[in-house]
Amino acid sequence: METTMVGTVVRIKGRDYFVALGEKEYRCTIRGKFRIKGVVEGSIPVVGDRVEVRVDESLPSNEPQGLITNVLPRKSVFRRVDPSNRQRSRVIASNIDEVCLVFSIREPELNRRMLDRMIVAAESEGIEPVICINKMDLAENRDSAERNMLVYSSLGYRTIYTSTVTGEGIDELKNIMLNKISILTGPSGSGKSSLIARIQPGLELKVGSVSSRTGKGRHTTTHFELHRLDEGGYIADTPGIREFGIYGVAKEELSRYFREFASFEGQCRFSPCTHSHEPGCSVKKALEEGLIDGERYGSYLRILESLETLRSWKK
Ligand SMILES: Nc1nc2c(ncn2[C@@H]2O[C@H](COP(=O)(O)OP(=O)(O)O)[C@@H](O)[C@H]2O)c(=O)[nH]1
Ligand SMILES: [Mg+2]
Ligand SMILES: [Zn+2]
Repeated sequence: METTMVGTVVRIKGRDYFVALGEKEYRCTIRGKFRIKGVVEGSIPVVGDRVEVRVDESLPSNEPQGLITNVLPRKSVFRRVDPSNRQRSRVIASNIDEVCLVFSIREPELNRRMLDRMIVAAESEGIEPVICINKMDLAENRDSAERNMLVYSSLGYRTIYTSTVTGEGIDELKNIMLNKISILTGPSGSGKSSLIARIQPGLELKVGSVSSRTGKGRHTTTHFELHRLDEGGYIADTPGIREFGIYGVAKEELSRYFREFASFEGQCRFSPCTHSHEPGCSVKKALEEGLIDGERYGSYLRILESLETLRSWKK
């Protein structure tokens, strides 16, 4: 008996697509060519896609029991650099509700430039970023650590302080992930795999050692996979993805992804204004008046420069 249902692609191995339908998971195949409506790139499903499948449970369970017949429109995509062509990006997941940017307070030291880049990347894909500051057990001065992060919480970014050693913040992190598809990303060694193991005990993700400085060759998982949370929702680690990059953002639109610039938009003498060298710039004025954080503005300038040189980057 064949039935058509809508499920979520949670894992892809070779030609097999594993599709979750409620509590069940089916091994599925795709046949022929089909196009994803409303999406120009990639005509094959990625992890996170909502797909229509025809399932035949009377087929032997060592064979694929499902056939993917259609991919529903994606509401967001998660990209990485295409390893075979560094000028391009490749979609590796879709329909992500939340990106959790995991940084450690120490070992490695919190890198705000990288945090700001990742915020822009998430914002430009329309995905809500949540900031997780891990390894709080190593913080020398908790108050100053939290004070440094105030700029982000005042911008409306939810900031969670965690430690996989003391268990601090784990429940809070878990709660915001319920019934959503969440991705953990951030620098290597910040504790992403350790956090996932605390959130969903039993998931066998390997934890790397912090002693390796390059981060190369110690990533233990190579495929991208959504793990089901017992209490509902899916979570994914991003091993081997060195940085959640900014793709397809034009110089002129960068300021949109810096929330604190929004209220000054349109008030500069020149239009468009890159808020970098132009006279009569309202953003620079706000910076001088202390209304915009200097570190954030520094990140803006850095990213702006990188966009100039990466102008030819294609989505
Ligand atoms: N002190 C401390 N160490 C942690 C914490 N979370 C993870 N670690 C350690 O940091 C290292 C890197 O962790 P891992 O989860 O592999 O990081 P990932 O590269 O982001 O997945 C490992 O040695 C972990 O044991 C934490 O909250 N506190
Ligand atoms: Mg890891
Ligand atoms: Zn300006």
